[in-house]
Amino acid sequence: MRIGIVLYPTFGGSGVVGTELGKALAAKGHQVHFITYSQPVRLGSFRENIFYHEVAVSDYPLFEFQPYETELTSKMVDVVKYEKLDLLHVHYAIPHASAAYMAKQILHSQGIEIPFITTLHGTDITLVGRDPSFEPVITFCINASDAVTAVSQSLKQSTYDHFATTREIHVIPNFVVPNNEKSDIPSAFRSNYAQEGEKILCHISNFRKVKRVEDVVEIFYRVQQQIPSKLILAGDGPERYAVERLVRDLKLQENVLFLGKVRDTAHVLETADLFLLPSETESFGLAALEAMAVGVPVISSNTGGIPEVNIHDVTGYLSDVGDIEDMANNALTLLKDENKLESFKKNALLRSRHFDMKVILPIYEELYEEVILGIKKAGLARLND
Ligand code: GMT
Repeated sequence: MRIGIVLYPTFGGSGVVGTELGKALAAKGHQVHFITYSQPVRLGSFRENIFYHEVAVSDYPLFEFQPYETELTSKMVDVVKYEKLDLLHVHYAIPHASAAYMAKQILHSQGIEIPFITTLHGTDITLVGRDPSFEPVITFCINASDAVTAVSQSLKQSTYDHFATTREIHVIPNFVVPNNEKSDIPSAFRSNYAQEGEKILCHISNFRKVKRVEDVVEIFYRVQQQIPSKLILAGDGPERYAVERLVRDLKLQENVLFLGKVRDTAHVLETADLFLLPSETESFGLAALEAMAVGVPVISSNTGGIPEVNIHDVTGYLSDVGDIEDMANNALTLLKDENKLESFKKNALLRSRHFDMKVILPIYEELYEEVILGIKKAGLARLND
């Protein structure tokens, strides 16, 4: 198949999922065309079957706001037409699904039929999408997509709860690509940042309000009073200043490390004993799955799709949003009991295998084939009318 993938090329989960999916499809022999405004962070070096089309946004003085959606639409039209794509797969509804719909209509007027699949990732439905200024467009795009997928049952339900749609939504969970190459970075890293006998807690996110990174620090504050430990924070975003301030107020500077944005988060995770994800909402919690995939148990909130990934008292613990005391107690329960910690590490690794790319990729391929066939059948039916 020739597939166009549209995504946010940044460190966000939807960009990671879209990029890793494209890489896996290309490795299986499909031709993959990424259409986005800069090179996706997880794309890495040149690979067979992967093509990258940059959307350059005009900077005409008349525009107070640059017309990204229009440029993206034109680029999609071009790439579909000249690269003879079979399908567009857009990650994150805003504005990718509406741009895809527009591209589809333009191509239709030129006699080219292109189906598009929209994957809902979370905040496009649970936060941004519910904003009344976006809602009509999102509802329309969900209904106009040739197929819609959501990354968890919880996100599927939220979509039905908040948007006027009854259309089928396929739940295709996020995935991890297991890395079997062992490197010596984690042990070197561990000895650089933590003393012998110290535990490492870790959190990775885009430091937006919804991630409640201050809760991470509060949990760590309680843990380090009882267990010698370090906290590694990877990522960056709007809440970083507030988090840094809290770290200073609690006099934790010596024990909290801010790494900033990191591309190969797996190496950071491999150094950790526990991963903390106390988010306000989380449609899936890809960062938690990535932690589990390297055998790190997760202390998290029980919001959204997290319980579909992190199993309470098996791969980690779940608490109500904001219940810092419970999360700290859960972390201490694990860190104080070496046997329990070891068995949770094994459980986390085992659980992550349910979300192995090898399991999830064929589900996407099957949906692609179904959608492409649907478009061909509709075209034939029109010819016969
Ligand atoms: O978490 C973010 O703010 C980034 C956002 C994104 O779209 O990049 O993440 C969402 O999509 C991820 C991939 O599907 C999910 O794992 C995250 O749970 C989801 N974030 C939220 O729902 C807050």
